[in-house]
Amino acid sequence: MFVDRVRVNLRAGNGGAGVVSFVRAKGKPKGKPTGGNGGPGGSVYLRADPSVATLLRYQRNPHYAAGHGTHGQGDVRHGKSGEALYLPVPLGTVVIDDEGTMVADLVEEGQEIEVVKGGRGGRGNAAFVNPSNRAPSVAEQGEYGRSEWLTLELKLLADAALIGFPNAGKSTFISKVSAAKPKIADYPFTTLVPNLGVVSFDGREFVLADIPGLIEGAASGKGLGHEFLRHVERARVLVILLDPSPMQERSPQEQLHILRREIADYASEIGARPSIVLLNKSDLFDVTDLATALDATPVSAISGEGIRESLHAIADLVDEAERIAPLRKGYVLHRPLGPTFTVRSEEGGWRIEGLAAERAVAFADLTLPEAADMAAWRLSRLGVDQALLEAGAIEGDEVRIGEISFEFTPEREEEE
Ligand SMILES: Nc1nc2c(ncn2[C@@H]2O[C@H](COP(=O)(O)OP(=O)(O)OP(=O)(O)O)[C@@H](O)[C@H]2O)c(=O)[nH]1
Ligand SMILES: [Mg+2]
Repeated sequence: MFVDRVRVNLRAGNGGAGVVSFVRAKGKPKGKPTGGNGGPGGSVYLRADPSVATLLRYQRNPHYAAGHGTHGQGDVRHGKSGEALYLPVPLGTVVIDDEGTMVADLVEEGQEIEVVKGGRGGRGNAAFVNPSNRAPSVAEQGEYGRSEWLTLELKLLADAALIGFPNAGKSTFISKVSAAKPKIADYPFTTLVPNLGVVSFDGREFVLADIPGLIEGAASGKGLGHEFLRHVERARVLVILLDPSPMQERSPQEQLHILRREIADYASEIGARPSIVLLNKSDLFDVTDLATALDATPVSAISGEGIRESLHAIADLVDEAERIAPLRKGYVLHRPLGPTFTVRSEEGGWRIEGLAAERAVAFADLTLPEAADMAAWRLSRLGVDQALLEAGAIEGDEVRIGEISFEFTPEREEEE
C-alpha cells in the first residue's frame, strides 16, 4: 500500500520537577539549599531518511512520544534529560501544522525539524539562592511537553511526470524505459498509486513518475483528482501522453486541451512548466498528420518507436529546468514563539493561556507565600495584570492559568 498523507500526534517529553532540599549547616537555621533541577523532556524530530519509502507506519500508528526528564534530587543533583525521538520520513515529506501552515519541506537526506519541543525542567531551590534570599524553599514544576497534531504529506521527487487519460499507456511507457513494473491492463484506472522509475540511457539519467490517469474535472476533485495532481507538483517537466485509440471518448486534441486545463486549474505555475507531447500507440494507428498538427511526437510504448528520441528530448528539458532553477533544498520554518500569553473571558472568570504565563506559575507548591509572591511578580512583569485590566477584569475576578486559579488583585497605581 502506498500512503502519502497521514495525520500524526506527536508529544514531547515532560520536564522533570525541581526539588526543595536542605542540608544542615552550622549557623544556618534552615540549612543550605541543595535541591537540583529537573531534566528537560525530549523533543520529537522528523528527519528525511532515504531508506523510508512511504508514510505507512504513521497510518498504522499515528501516536508518538519522546521521553520525560527525571526530577532533580538533593545534593544539587540534576535530573536526566528525556530521550529525544527521531522519526524517519521519506524524502519529499511536507509537514503541515494544524493551522495549515507548511512548516517544513524535507527534501534532502538528513534534513530534520524539531516539531514539538520537550518541556523545560523545573529549577530546584538551590537555583533560587540570591543575596536577598539565602534559603529559598521554592522549586519549579517541570513543564509539560507540547503535543501537536500534524499532517505529513509525501510529494514525490521526480524530474518528469507522465500525464494522460486513463488507459493511454503511461504505465506501459514507464515499464519500457525503466525498471518500474506497474500493473498494465486494458481498462481505465489500472494505476491507483504513483510509480517512480529511474530512466537510464546513453549515459543520461532522470527520474520519471507514472501517475494515475487524469480526467476532466480532476482539478475539482473528480476521479482520482487532487490526490494525484499533488504528485505532479514536484516534477519539473510534464510528459503528456495522448491516446489516439477510438476507445477513448475524447480525441487526442481534446485530451491535450483538457489535461492542460486541469493542470493549470490545479496550479497555474505547474501548467507553465516545460512539457513535451507524445502521441502513443503509433504501432496501431497512423498518427503522422495528427502529430504534426499537435506538435507531438509519435511513439509506441510497445514497439519502442520514437522512444529514444523522446527520452533525449525529456532529458534536455530536465537539464534546462535544472539550469534555470536548481532543485530547491527544502526548508524548515523557524517559527517565532508567538505571543507570550493570551487573555480571554470564560465561564465566570478569565483564562490566561500561553507558555510564558504557565511557566510563571509553575511552582511545586504555590501555597508557600514565597512561591506565590514570586509567581505574582513574574505575571505582573509579563504584563498579565495590565492585559487583564485592559480586557475589563476587576478586582476579585477569578483568573485561571492551567489548573491554577486565583483572585485578581491588581497592583494599585500609587495615588497622587
Ligand atoms: N498497441 C499498443 N498498446 C498499448 C501501447 N501502450 C499501451 N498500450 C495498451 O493500452 C492499455 C493501457 O495501458 P496502461 O499502460 O495500463 O495505461 P495507463 O495509462 O497506465 O492507464 P491507467 O493506469 O488506467 O491510467 C494496455 O492494454 C496496454 O497494453 C502502445 O504503444 N501500443
Ligand atoms: Mg497505469
